[in-house]
Amino acid sequence: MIEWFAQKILGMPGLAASTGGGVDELIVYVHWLMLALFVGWIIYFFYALYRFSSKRNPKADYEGVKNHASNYIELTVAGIEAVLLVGIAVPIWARNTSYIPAADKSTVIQVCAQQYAWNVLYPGPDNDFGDESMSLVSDTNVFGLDYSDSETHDDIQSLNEIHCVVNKPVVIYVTSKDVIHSLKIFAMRAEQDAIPGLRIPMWFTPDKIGRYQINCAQLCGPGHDSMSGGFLIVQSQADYDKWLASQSATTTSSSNHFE
Ligand SMILES: [Cu+2]
Repeated sequence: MIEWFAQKILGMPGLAASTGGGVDELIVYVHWLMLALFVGWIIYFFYALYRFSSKRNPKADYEGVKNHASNYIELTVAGIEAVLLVGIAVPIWARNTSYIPAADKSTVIQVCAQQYAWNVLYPGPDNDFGDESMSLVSDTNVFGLDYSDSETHDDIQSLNEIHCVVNKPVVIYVTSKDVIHSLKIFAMRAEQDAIPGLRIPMWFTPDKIGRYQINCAQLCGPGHDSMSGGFLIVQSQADYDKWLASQSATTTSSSNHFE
C-alpha cells in the first residue's frame, strides 16, 4: 500500500535501497494526514456556508461556539504529527547521522560537486585515499590530491558517475568546490548538501542493480538542471571489480585527467 501510493499517486521513482523504506513511510503518512485535513476543512467550509448564511441568521450571535470539538480535533492532529516526528522522522535521522558503516564493509567514495558536475573519487585497489590539501585545489585537481603521497597514485576519478556495489553500504563524503549544491539520489531516498569547506558523510544501502539519476537539490546557478546528468550505477561485486580494474589501468599518476 505504501509503495503503491508513493509510486502511483505521488509519482516517486521506485525505491532501490534497503535503507529508504522509512523515508517512503514518512512521506506517505504525511500525505495521508494532509489529505484527511484537506477533506475535513472542505467539509467544514461547506458546513459553515450553510450553517452561518445570513438568510438563516439575520442577526449576529455574539456568544460563539460553546462546545470543545475544535480543541479535541486540534489536539488529535497535533498528536498524530508528534507520532510522525518522534516515531518515524527522528529515528531515520538518528540512524543516518549517529552511525556510519565500517569502511571495510562498504564502498567509500568522495564526491566534490561543482558548477555543474559531480566529481567522484575512489580509493583504488589499496582501499585508501591519498592525502588531500586545500592548497592543491585547482581547475584540474578539484580534490586537492597530493601526488607526493604514495596512496594517491591508485586513486580513481570519474565524472558524473558514481559506481557502487549492490547490497553493500555506500558511504559518500560530500563536499563542493564552489557554491552550495546538494547530492540527491531519489531512488536511494538519500540527499546531502554539498558545502564548500565541509566534508559531510551520507550513506545508504542499494538493494537493486541499476542506473539511477542523480539530481542537484540546491538551485546552484543557471546550469543547475544539467547536474541531473549524473548517475549512480549499482553493480554486482564482479561487475564493479571489473570496472575498477579497467579504470585503474587507465589512471596515470602524473595528474588528474578529468576537467
Ligand atoms: Cu548544483
